[in-house]
Amino acid sequence: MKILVADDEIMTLRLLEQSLDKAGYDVVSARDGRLALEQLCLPYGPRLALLDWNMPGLDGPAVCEQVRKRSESPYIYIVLVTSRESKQDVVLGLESGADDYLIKPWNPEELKARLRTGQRILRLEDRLVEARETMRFKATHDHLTSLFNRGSIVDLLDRELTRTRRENSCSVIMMADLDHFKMVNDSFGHLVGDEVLREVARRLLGSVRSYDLVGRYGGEEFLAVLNNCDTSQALLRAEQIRNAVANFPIRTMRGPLAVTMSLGVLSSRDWPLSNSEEILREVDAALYLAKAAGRNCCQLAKPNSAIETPQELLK
Ligand code: GH3
Ligand code: MG
Ligand code: MG
Repeated sequence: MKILVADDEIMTLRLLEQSLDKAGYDVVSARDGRLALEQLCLPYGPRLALLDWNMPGLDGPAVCEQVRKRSESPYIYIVLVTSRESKQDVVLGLESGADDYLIKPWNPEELKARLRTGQRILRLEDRLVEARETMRFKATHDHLTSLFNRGSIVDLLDRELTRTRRENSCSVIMMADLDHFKMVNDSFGHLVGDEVLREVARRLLGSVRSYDLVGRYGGEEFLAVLNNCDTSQALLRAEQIRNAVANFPIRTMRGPLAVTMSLGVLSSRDWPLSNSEEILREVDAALYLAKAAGRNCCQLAKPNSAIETPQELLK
């Protein structure tokens, strides 16, 4: 594990470097407070630090204060190592943000034991961060396909529509629904249906750009938001997505299955005053038309005159 050792006295620094190196730490040294702070603020910098109190530039407590002001994680565990032994100094040192306080001359075994305590705390922090990230992922993603869940994809659509309006750009929104999916479940069972949904999700993600957004809107319905995509590209992109599913049978535990889907497609340029609710209603209506047209096809949502009237009024 990486550890920062900061001390302006070269003898002390060498002594700490040697003993920590022997204990298996990856030691980074600094001769003054500013350099120490610089090292601690680097991405993937040391997360354990031994700081002297008196150093040129910034002293130990000042480095602690600066480190604690950072909002970024991860946590840095800091031990002040100093010859100041008054209780006032101990209190001052800890209140500046240090986690522990060791008085010079230190006992090497005690120092190592205190560092092990620090590592325990850091491991605990890592586990908490990981648990938080897992929970955040579960709250925003669909458990079967790992795509965004309905709540997240609608939030993202809202955000994207706001950005599109602000920047006067254009987004394309697609609602895709598998054709006769009930028959897959009825003929081959729910588990095969799940396999199909997972593979369709994988193909949807594979056929959009990395910054496009794809979510599971409902059972076998998917919503895609393609940023900075113009109206002229809308149907072309929708056809690519449709083909990504229709052109290759899906391998399942019951053999390969031919699956198709229908898509409603909408360009935000055609609906400049609409909020996400209206957009979803319109793209769903276009999807309904694609189903009515025989399925396995894409239908572009066309604004009607009722929507065009308010735009006219605004001019
Ligand atoms: P259409 O072409 O008109 O869309 O017909 P459809 O059969 O695809 O549509 P319908 O709405 O009648 O049926 C959708 C089916 O999707 C019914 C439901 O059991 C199934 N479904 C929804 N969620 C899941 C899921 O998580 N796993 C599986 N295996 N099936 C699901
Ligand atoms: Mg369906
Ligand atoms: Mg459906």
